[in-house]
Amino acid sequence: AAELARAAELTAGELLAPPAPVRLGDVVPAPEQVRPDPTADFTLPADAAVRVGPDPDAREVAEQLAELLRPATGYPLPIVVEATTTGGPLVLTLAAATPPAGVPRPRTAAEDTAGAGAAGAVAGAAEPAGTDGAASVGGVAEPVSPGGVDPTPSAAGPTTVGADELGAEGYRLDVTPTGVRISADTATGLFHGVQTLRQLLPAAVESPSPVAARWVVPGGVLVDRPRFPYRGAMLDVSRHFFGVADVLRVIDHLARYKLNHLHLHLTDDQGWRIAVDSWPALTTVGGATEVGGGPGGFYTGADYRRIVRYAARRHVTVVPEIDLPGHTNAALTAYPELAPDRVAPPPYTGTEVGFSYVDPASERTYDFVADVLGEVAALTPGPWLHIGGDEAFKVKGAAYTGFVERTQRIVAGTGKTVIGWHQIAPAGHAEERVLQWWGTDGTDPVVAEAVRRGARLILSPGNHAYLDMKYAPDTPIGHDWAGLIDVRRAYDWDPGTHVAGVPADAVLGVEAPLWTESVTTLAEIEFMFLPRLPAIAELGWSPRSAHDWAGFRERLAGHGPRWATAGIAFHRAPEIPWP
Ligand code: TNX
Repeated sequence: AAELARAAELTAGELLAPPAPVRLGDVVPAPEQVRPDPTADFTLPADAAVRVGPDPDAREVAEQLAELLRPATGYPLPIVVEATTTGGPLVLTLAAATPPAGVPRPRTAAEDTAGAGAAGAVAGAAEPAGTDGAASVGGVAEPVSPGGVDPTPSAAGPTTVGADELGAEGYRLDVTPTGVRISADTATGLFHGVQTLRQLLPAAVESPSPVAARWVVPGGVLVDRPRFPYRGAMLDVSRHFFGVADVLRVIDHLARYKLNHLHLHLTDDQGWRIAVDSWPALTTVGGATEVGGGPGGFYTGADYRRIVRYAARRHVTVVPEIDLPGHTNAALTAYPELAPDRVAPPPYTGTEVGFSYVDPASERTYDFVADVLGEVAALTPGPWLHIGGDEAFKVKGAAYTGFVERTQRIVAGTGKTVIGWHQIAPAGHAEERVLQWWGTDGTDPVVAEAVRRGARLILSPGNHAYLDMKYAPDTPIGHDWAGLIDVRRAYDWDPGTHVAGVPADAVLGVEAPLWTESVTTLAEIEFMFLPRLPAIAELGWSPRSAHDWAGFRERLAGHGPRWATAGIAFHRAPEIPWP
């Protein structure tokens, strides 16, 4: 609590401090390629406009860039839409989507792991057949130090961006004395480029009110794209309920670090948080409790849609989880017909797990599952439905696998792709299914076998990625069943090789879950997220060759003043050299 208070106090002092110079490579997550040019720094003029082409999604990103810069700069930053963008202080360009012949294909996660090494960022980046191996993305062919700084800027290298190289999320950022240009194949790529630009400006850019500063951006070229397509965080809104405003703020934190999925753990023993029209008591009865006896709460359909829309505007996909067949006490209080003994249990506000379940032998249960998943699917534009499946200790053997298989078919019937915690591994394969690994020991033959049958994996190892674990023994909130997770532990692992028998190309990505048995406020969410969330984000985004604790802790340190200026709580982890 004292530390949380201190984080808030820092704001004023940080605002008065002179802006620390930012280097082009000072970005989290580390960009794939960085080529600084100290002769090409750019200073944003007060009369700058944001220029963008006519594509509506690109225009939306231009508006977001302006919204980001207006408060601290006090500049008007009008948006200028042009048929073809030329030059100017701030330009966003969407490249044509038709790939020219012979461009390098995007690197896969497997190649990235294989290419890890001293020059891995370049060697592993893209290896088009028929080149000399000096592979390049967007024409940047110099050896570069990802996340660091190449001290020898070069004038060599073409500067055109080939379509198909940056992929669905990549971008290129060019900083010259006349301006900053962000180019991408997609609006998502432009959005990620904007997040990078934000980090390249002085920390004062995070101020909610005007600051007299020189808005300098370090010169050079940066070409960047993600290692894994799925990069996420999970918020448990069941153990403690968090209102829409808190969730929107969490989405902002994800977007900053190029995380593109928000997994909402919407149901558990302590509360059901999403309104389901066909089973209204789930929320009116099942939503009225939480850990510790507080009032709980729930999202109406309109609330949930608002979250989804806000996330979509930030290129974040919402992944709803309905945890089944266990973790269902709240549902059973509302609908005892689903309970194995048809008796309503008392509401639960403790923190034990594994005692509750819906009756897998009852047809009524499958009506319930189909209705709930059908409605949640209809509210959710993203492709995923998470069915939980964890810790159903009282549903064993064939009863469990049979339940999961039937539920997987129900999900397929909604048109969504099923995700489950890795306990669902023994159930039969469903097309495209995804297991979320939360183990603490990277050997699980059942999971490896499910992957051989075609399952993909999201990595959330409990002893590295669980943001509800304490940082240290004296952390005021959190758990320690999976150990203590300081920033280095959150950072030092490789999603591509973490689980035995699971090759990197079966890894969809990473996710950092925050369970909230002990987390009750937004400030506490932020305290547990920061600074560990950026560590997980870097594992999901940056090439393995960029992995470097010494460099990461330096880059991360620069974010302390940014969070403080923005009024965001964080843990001043002792292993980070905060300025
Ligand atoms: C295990 S991780 C759980 C959750 C708890 C968490 C606390 C998982 C799939 N299940 O029900 O909240 O531990 O760390």
